[in-house]
Formats: sequence, C-alpha cells, structure tokens
Amino acid sequence: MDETYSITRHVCPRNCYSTCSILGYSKNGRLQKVTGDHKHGYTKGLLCAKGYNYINNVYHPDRLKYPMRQYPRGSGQWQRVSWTEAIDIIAGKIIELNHRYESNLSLALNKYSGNMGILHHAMEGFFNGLGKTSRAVGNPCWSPGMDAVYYDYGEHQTSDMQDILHSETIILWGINPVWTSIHSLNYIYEAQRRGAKVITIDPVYTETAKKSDTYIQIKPGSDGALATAIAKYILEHDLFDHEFIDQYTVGWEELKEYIHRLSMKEALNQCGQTIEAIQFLAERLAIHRPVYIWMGFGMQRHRNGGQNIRAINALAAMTGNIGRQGSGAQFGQRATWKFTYHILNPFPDDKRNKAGVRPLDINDFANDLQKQQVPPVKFLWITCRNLLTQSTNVEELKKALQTLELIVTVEHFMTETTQYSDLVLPATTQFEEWDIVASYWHHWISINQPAIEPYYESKSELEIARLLSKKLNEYKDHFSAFPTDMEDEQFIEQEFTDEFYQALHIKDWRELLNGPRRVDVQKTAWGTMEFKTPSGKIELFSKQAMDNQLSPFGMGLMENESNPLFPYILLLNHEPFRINSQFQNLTSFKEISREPCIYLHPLLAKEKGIQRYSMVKLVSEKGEITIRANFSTDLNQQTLVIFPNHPLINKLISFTAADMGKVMTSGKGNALNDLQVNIAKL
Ligand SMILES: Nc1nc2c(c(=O)[nH]1)N[C@H]1C(S)=C(S)[C@@H](COP(=O)(O)OP(=O)(O)OC[C@H]3O[C@@H](n4cnc5c(=O)[nH]c(N)nc54)[C@H](O)[C@@H]3O)O[C@H]1N2
Ligand SMILES: Nc1nc2c(c(=O)[nH]1)N[C@H]1C(S)=C(S)[C@@H](COP(=O)(O)OP(=O)(O)OC[C@H]3O[C@@H](n4cnc5c(=O)[nH]c(N)nc54)[C@H](O)[C@@H]3O)O[C@H]1N2
Ligand SMILES: [Mo]
Repeated sequence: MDETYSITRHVCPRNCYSTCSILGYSKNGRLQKVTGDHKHGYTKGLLCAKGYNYINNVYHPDRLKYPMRQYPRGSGQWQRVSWTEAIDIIAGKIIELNHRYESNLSLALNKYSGNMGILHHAMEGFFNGLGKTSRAVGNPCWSPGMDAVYYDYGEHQTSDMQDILHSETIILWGINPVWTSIHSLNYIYEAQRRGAKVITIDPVYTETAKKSDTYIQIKPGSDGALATAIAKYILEHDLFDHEFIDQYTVGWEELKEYIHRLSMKEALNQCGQTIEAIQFLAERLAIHRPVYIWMGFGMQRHRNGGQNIRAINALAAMTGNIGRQGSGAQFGQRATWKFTYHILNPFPDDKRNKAGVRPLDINDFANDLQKQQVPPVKFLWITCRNLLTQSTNVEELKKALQTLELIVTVEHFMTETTQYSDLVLPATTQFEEWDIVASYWHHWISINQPAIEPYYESKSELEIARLLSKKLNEYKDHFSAFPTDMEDEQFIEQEFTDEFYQALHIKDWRELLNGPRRVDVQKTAWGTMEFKTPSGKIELFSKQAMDNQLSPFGMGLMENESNPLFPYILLLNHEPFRINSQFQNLTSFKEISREPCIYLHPLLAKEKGIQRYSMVKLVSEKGEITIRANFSTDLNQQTLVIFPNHPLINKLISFTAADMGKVMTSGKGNALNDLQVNIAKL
C-alpha cells in the first residue's frame, strides 16, 4: 500500500443487515478507493457490490453541489441559491407559519432510511426543539415482526452468526440473503459444509433457495398456516420438547387445545403443502436440532405478518429451539443500540422536547397529511427519504403536496421526490462527516470520520439543523432550542454512557477510530433464558396481544380474503444492486440492470395469451401501469414479481395495514407484499 494515502474509517449507513465497516483511502484531498475493514468481526473486510462502488457514488456527476431552488415547483427550473438565502427562506416561512397558526403544528418532517447514523437524528432533534410539530411516525420495514417478537420474548435479540456453525438445521424463512444480506452467507455456507441442512421457505425459488438443500414453495402470507400444520403434526406425533415447554413457556395447554381444533386439511390447503413436506419440516425441527430459523422482513409485510412471525416463534419454542447454541427464531435486534439518543433531546431542561408530536403515519402519509386541518400542514421537510417512489397512495400524495407552501428536501441527488420540492439542500456522505452506526442484525458498532472536505457546498444534517436553529433565534429569541454551538464530536460524546463503554470494552468513543467494536451482548440470543415478558417466560399465549385486540396465539388459519378481480399477489422483493431506490444511477450497475419486467409463470402467461417480452397491463384496485412481461418458473401461478423495481410501481399501492406494529414502532406495518393485482395483454 502506498503510504501517502491517508486511511480513514467509515461505515455504510444504508438500511441494511450488514452495516459494513469501510476503510477510505484518500490522497490530495480526494477519496481514491474504499475497501472493507478486516477488523469488523461480522463483515470481515468484505463489502457488497454497492459498497465497492462508493467512489462512483461520492463523485457521481449528478451529485448535488449547491442548494437549489425550483420555481415554480414541478417546473424543472432550478436555480442555484446560497446557503444564506436557503436558510433565510426556510426560517422566514417557519416564523410566518408560527404567527399564522400560533403553533408549529403546520410544520412536518418525513425522514426515513437513507442514512441510519445516530447523528442523522439531528432533524428530529431540531423539530423537537420547536415544541409540538407534525411528524411521520411508523416504519415500513419491520413493524409487524417487532411487535410479534415483543409479545413472545419481550425484547429483540439476535445471535452472533458464528452461532449457526452449531446448527443442524437452518431455516431461511422469507429471507433472501443472497440478495439482501450477503455477509451472512459465509456463515451459512460454512454451517452447510459442516453438515447443517439449509431449508428455504419462500414463494419464490430465490437465489438463496437455489443454494439450499431443500426449497419449500409457499403461498404468500400463509406462513402461519404452514406453522400450524407443522405444530399439529408435532403434537400428533408427540415430538414436542416437554421439558423445555414446562420450564420456559406459558400458555402451552391453551395453545395445544387451540391447535387441536384447527383443521390439518385446511392448513395444508392454505399453504399449498403436502403432508410429506410437513412431516419433513416437523422432523427437522424436533429431531435434527439445534434448529436456527431466520425470519426475514419480506415475509412479515403481509396483513397477517405479525401473527405469522408469532406462529414461527411458537414452533421454535415448542421444539426447544430457543436460547440454545445454534438455535433460535430470529428477526432483528435492538440490544446493541445503547445510545442515549441525546441528539433527539439535546436540551433536557427545555419543556418543548416533551411536547410530543402530531403523528402522521409514514405508511399512510398521503392520507394523514390531508386529514390534518387544524392547522393544516404547510411546510414539509424531507430527508433520507425518497417519498415519491417508496410511499403508498402516490397520486394522493402528489395532490396533498400541492397544498403545501414550502417543501425542502435534503439529498445527494435529484430524485422523483425533489421534483416536488421547492428547495433542495445538498447533504454530505459518510466520507465527509462524523457519525456512528449500529446494525439491526449483527452486534458491531462503527464510526464515520471525515476523510475529505464536504463535496462542493454540501453540509451534514447536523450542520443544517444548527444553521437553521441559529437563524430562527436571530429572527425570534429562543424560538428554537436546538443547540447552535455544540460540535459534532460533542454530540457523539453525549450518545455514550459508562455502561455503553463497558459493553464495547472501550473508555472513549474515539477508540472506534482504531476499529469497530462488538457490543458485549449474548452470543446466543436468549442464552440466559431470561425473557422480558410479563410472565418472564416465552408467551405462547399472550395476554398483552389479547389486550390489543389480537389473538392470544400466533398460530392459526387465514381468513380467505382473495379478490376475484385481482387474483394474483405481486411481491415487492428487494434487489441485489440497490437499496430501495438508491444506487440505480450508478453506470456500472446500469449495464446489469435491465428494463423493469413483470415476471410470471409461463403457464399463467399461456392462459392469459401473453407473449414473452410483450407489453402488458398490470392493474390493482388503485391504478394501472404498462410494463414488459417476462417468464419465470421460479414462481407459482398465483404470484408475480417485478424486477428490477419499477419507479412507478407504487402507483398501484394503497396502504394496507398489517396486523401489528403499533407497540414497538408507533404504527402498524405496511402489508406491501399483499398487493393484489391482475395482469392482461395489451
Ligand atoms: N441488496 C439489498 N439489500 C437490502 C435492501 C435492498 O433493497 N437491497 N433493502 C434493505 C431493507 S430496507 C430491507 S427491509 C431488507 C429486506 O430484506 P429481505 O427480508 O430479505 O427482503 P425482501 O426481498 O423484502 O423479502 C425476502 C423474501 O421474502 C419472500 N416473501 C414475501 N412474502 C412472503 C411470505 O408470505 N412468506 C414467505 N415465507 N416469504 C415471503 C420474498 O419472496 C423474498 O424472497 O433488506 C435490506 N437490505
Ligand atoms: N414499491 C416499494 N415500496 C417500498 C418498498 C418496496 O420494496 N417496494 N420497501 C419499503 C421499505 S422496506 C423501505 S425501508 C422503504 C424505504 O424508503 P426510503 O428510506 O425513502 O428509501 P430509499 O430509496 O432508500 O431512499 C432514501 C433516500 O435518501 C437519500 N439519502 C441517502 N443518504 C442520505 C443522507 O446521508 N442524507 C440525506 N438527506 N439523504 C440521503 C437517497 O439518495 C434516497 O433518495 O420503502 C418502502 N416502500
Ligand atoms: Mo426496509
């Protein structure tokens, strides 16, 4: 290695399982290359294709350089403005609206997952410092599963992936790690080499399924029915773990009686399996232990997604596959997120941060935006969010946005969302700013230090919050409580407690500059068999769920809600070379990204008279789009998949609430994978 490079530490802040630690190599003020960081005990020096392309992202010719103003909105007529002008316009509007409505409720923030760094909570902190404002709350990714895990185990844990080297059976249940979590594959393949059998349960014969020993093609949304069928088989053949159930669970007698009453025939019919498949799965779970089950996010983006996760949790518990090395039913974790979140309330003595928010459901944002009239929302701040490609009810959203007086978007690039904005502010990347990022899957914490100067006039989220706070207070004394004089490093400092340092085995956050650290949590999830549920045990029967108008059990059969007008389910699966809408502008990927196609089974195509590569009409209750058809035998005849994602696909989606999510994420999940559609030749 040329010693004239300066080497800096970074972490990928995207919404992704891997949250990779990165080394940046700079020379002459320019980032020259990136590599993975070998000191990261999970990603072990490897990045994904997107990660290795960060240079092309940072220096992309389309990257935003200056604050830009579009007038009139939607015209495409953009003009460069100075930061002073931009901040003046924004602060002026905030003060004007405050006078008009005598509150700050007409100000709204919609932020999601463009950047998951802790300092990227600056805008939420800034909004908290204004008193009560309107705020997108909720979560599109994982809400149903988060509540389900909470009901069953009381908190969210995952095992170190090394733990699966002890597994005899690995079930990848509605997760496609070959595309969305590639660093886990080293562990999965190693376990396979050591003799573990890998089973994938998915409606699609995915790249992951192709690497597995067994593939179970399930009907979308029917995982609870499948779990119920397996549970019935286990009961009938006395394959359950009596001792484990007695010691660590509550509600077994009730669950047993309930399962007895459900029909095996109906369960098999709903999930589309034979009794032989059920016997195979039951025996793997009960005999070929320890069994490790990974429950993905895709499988819980259904109306009954939370119930389905609870059903699988129950299956793992009744077979004694929780808390033992190599076992578990795992979804995502929060145990390592030991931050103080001081950045959300950097003014502990100020009453304003306790004022709360007027919630706008992030999953039903268009409707909630229109519903609020006293006062109406007039100002929207969008950050880390591509609202127009990732939201439901997109046409209503466009209409709702027309009633707003100022829309500000903070971005790296012009997007479908900036088209609907008045002001666009350029943001720094993880190579130009400080930050700390944790993962929702593994247990490592990594740091971002600035490697290069901010790109042209881009600024960090924190800097923007400080600037705006300062300007507001110039206009009106004490208007904003967000600190204007605290440095980035001080903000980081305040996120750590002695307890957090102890868990990281460091004394100061700057030690993260020597390499990422693992948070000292149990290597096997629930290894101590302590559960933070009301009973202190795994709750096969949950009174808390019942109190929230849910079934006390996860198991159960589906209510048949198929719509004859829209008999097919369109799955919105996440893709290997993108994170949601990001990275599609990389030229290196354009060569491999094809025109978006709707994939259908050739037999379904034959029935519909659809030719391969012809244009077809894809219709939902919400609207229709025209798209090219392609064939795939990886699907069954009731399921469609779009690939790569079509920027217009959200036109077809209205908000369908999942069953759970309110307890852990302030809103029910988004049943995006219950999209009922029809398809016809043009
Ligand atoms: N490369 C890449 N990585 C990513 C992302 C990305 O866009 N690209 N996105 C990130 C984000 S935001 C998220 S939320 C995660 C998503 O990560 P995953 O959960 O892996 O992603 P999905 O592709 O949504 O769904 C996974 C699988 O669930 C299957 N599935 C859908 N419905 C059902 C069902 O009813 N039952 C069963 N058994 N399976 C079902 C789908 O066919 C799919 O193969 O990945 C993160 N990582
Ligand atoms: N059709 C469809 N809709 C979906 C989904 C789907 O699979 N299909 N998935 C759902 C899921 S699981 C999720 S997680 C959501 C994702 O919803 P979003 O989080 O809105 O999705 P992204 O496309 O990742 O958009 C993030 C935006 O943030 C920008 N960005 C990146 N880094 C920064 C930064 O440091 N600062 C700022 N200010 N901006 C930054 C990116 O350029 C990008 O435009 O979408 C949901 N909606
Ligand atoms: Mo997500």
